Amino acid sequence: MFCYQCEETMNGTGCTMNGMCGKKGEVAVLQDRLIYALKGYAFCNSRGRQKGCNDSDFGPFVMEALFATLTNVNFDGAYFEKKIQETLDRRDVVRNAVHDGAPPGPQAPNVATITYDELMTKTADEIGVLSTADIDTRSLRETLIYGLKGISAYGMHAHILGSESEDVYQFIEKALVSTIDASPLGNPDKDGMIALLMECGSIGVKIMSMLDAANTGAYGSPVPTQVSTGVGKNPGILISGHDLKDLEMLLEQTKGSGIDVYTHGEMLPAHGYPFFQKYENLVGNYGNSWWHQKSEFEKFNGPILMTTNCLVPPKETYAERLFTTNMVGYADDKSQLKHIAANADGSKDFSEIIELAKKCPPPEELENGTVMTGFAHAAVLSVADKVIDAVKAGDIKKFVVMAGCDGRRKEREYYTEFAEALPHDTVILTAGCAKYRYNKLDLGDIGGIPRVLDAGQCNDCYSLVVIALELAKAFGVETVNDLPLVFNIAWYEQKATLVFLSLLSLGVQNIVIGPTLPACISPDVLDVLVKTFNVSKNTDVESDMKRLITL
Ligand code: FSO
Ligand code: SF4
Repeated sequence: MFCYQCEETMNGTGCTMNGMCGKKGEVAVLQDRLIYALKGYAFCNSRGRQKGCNDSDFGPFVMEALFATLTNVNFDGAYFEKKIQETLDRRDVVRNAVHDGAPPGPQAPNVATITYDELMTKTADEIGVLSTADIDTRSLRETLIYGLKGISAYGMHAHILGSESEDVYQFIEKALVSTIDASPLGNPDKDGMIALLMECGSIGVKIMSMLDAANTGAYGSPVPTQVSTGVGKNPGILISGHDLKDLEMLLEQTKGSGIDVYTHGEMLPAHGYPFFQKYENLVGNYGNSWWHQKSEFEKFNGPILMTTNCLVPPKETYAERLFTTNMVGYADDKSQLKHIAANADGSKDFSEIIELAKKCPPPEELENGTVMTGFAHAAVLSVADKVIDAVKAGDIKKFVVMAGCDGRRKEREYYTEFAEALPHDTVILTAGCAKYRYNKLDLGDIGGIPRVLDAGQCNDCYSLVVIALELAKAFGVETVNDLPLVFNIAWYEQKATLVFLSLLSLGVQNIVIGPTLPACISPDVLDVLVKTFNVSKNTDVESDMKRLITL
């Protein structure tokens, strides 16, 4: 295997035996084969589009498949075998329609003709990341694929809430086709590939804005909300991941049952939505970011529902209580997590989880305080006058965007220390699970404006963009680069890669990223990013404080 898609990749270069995330080598190669099959499906579908016989379900199918290959989503080999077969079947239907049932011509690329049995003999070296020999081409292709995984994750959430975009689906198709070796449609040169990365970022802005509209349309605009971090005396169900529709269904089905529902990790911002505040059975947030789950799930005592990433291979002590849904899955020699599939109409039956909860003791207390969320764009812009006055009066000197992901490595303590070291006239804008590094610190407020404004999940980075663009208008400056605003973001997986590309596509300069640079970025590609956008890696708190804040 070879995988270098996330921040915790082995030695900062690539996982080669098994993944640091727990992904087995054989699952990694199945993911490579699935992506290879998806490229062929995209190729045939693009041909089908020209002839008016493309698959109308291409977008949602590909998004689900790509989402499953994102870090910490699915560790179940059987899932990928089935998806590979389904992809090839769909590809063949479109290909046959394109050729009116005749066999494809000799110029058809291997991705368009390979059979299931042939594909299952292909090794990672033959079809995976390293099969692209040129290091820069590989870097640009893989970064694009990771951007597509991010688009797919956000696109699936939007799709589940009924929001679709043909533009997004056509971009996914075009981008996948661009990565096919010796494509008969031609391959973009390096400048063309960089342009595709920028387009990927623009599509990222679009999909995040669609998801924002879908979430706020369904659940209202988040409002600043204090969320309890303690526990009650009832048995509980813990819901983690990003899928708000699953939360809605779970709250409906547990209403009046005597079971309390707690959020975990990226589900915390759900408390800010007016729709979810109606539910008395939604009682609080339990624990911290994704990687704490081994100890926190154990102590929770009740069932846990994992709606998306980030899943960590479970300990036996709680595997029996851990359920997956959507494209999340887990199987190893010892356990296969129970999976709740959707019915044809999208509804889900959580009764097995609820019955189990009734037999479980209440959660063990981890802490007993509160944490704030709900500062999405509508809430922040509703007090824009106050914010602008505070900037004009010199009470707020700088906004620091510290959005992104959390991770396991010790270097991540940097983000807590950086937040603590920030002068009192700075405000942190955050989204994503990176916030758990500082959202429970007592950083105070500036004239009633909290110094940590949590816009929500990682997709709610869109909110931060809206806030920045509105502030630029209010201050009469041309771009967000002219605002007293700096970016010190943390990345871990491919949704963060997409958010990063989205910021670049908007022309944001001087982004500082950490705790390491993506392994997939080759030296020459990095050079382009540095020359065009002045991107840099974070260093130590003292130096970064000087270059970002005090200078
Ligand atoms: Fe965190 Fe995981 Fe939201 Fe990511 S839970 S790390 S960017 O998957 O998705 O922020
Ligand atoms: Fe390694 Fe990350 Fe890939 Fe997992 S997702 S195999 S940790 S690079």
